[in-house]
Amino acid sequence: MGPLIVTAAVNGAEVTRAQCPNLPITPDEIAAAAVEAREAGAAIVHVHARLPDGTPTQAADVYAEIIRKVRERTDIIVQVSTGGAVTMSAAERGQVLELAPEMATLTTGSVNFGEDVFLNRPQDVETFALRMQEQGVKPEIEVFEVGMIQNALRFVEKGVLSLPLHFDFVMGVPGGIPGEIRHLLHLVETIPSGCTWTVAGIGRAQLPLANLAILLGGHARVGFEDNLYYARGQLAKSNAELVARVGRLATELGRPLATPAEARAMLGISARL
Ligand code: KMH
Ligand code: ZN
Repeated sequence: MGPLIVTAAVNGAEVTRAQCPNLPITPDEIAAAAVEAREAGAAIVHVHARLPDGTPTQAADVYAEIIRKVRERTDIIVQVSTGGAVTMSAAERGQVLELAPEMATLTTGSVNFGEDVFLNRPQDVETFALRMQEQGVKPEIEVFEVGMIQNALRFVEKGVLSLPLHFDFVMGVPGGIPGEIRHLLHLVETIPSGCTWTVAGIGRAQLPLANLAILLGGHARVGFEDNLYYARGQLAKSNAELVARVGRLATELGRPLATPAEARAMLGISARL
């Protein structure tokens, strides 16, 4: 097994300061969280842009500021979101791709998302995928339901995505695939050989699924976007605290942590200058 790539999903679009007092919102706060996460062992930071009052935005200028501020301070891979927030149109969500980021998320199907619907029409997914292909952006395929793997493979057949794909299994969203071990095993055996995967367990599923990923040769995503707690009833102090714990567990289990340079090589990402 190669090194473990840890992704820090530092803020998401839906989490609020009321729920999470140390949630990074501004570009400076997001950059600081990225630096701390890198120091704790993360190779990728997954970011959502926010306005100063916390409202999610997909405005390219806000993402540009985040990327610039992170790059000034650390070599971590910046993965932007094309998922944005459930209230946003596809056109709004796609604005961030103008920046040709080195990595971006791509959800290949629709799913209920709590009381909302996270809508990803095939035509919109294809538009995002094509734009990423043109710009040399590495997609991370967000899988909230098992059929999204098949959807991604259909885009491979159409030539707008290419193998090997990198998948993120997002497990435990109310409306999506539950965060259970048997479901992770099924997802892993469903993707083509040669593809890579990471798992983002939601809430209390974060820690057991990250552990299983360490053992199975996958990769792990942790952070406030998916989980606010360090332990039952105990809020995590920072994203870095969650990253550091997975790093310790991986080290104990014999998997060193990937540096950003190693993660770029493993995922076939071309670094931006
Ligand atoms: N905020 C969710 C509706 C992504 O970043 O691409 C979508 C999401 C996935 O967070
Ligand atoms: Zn996200």
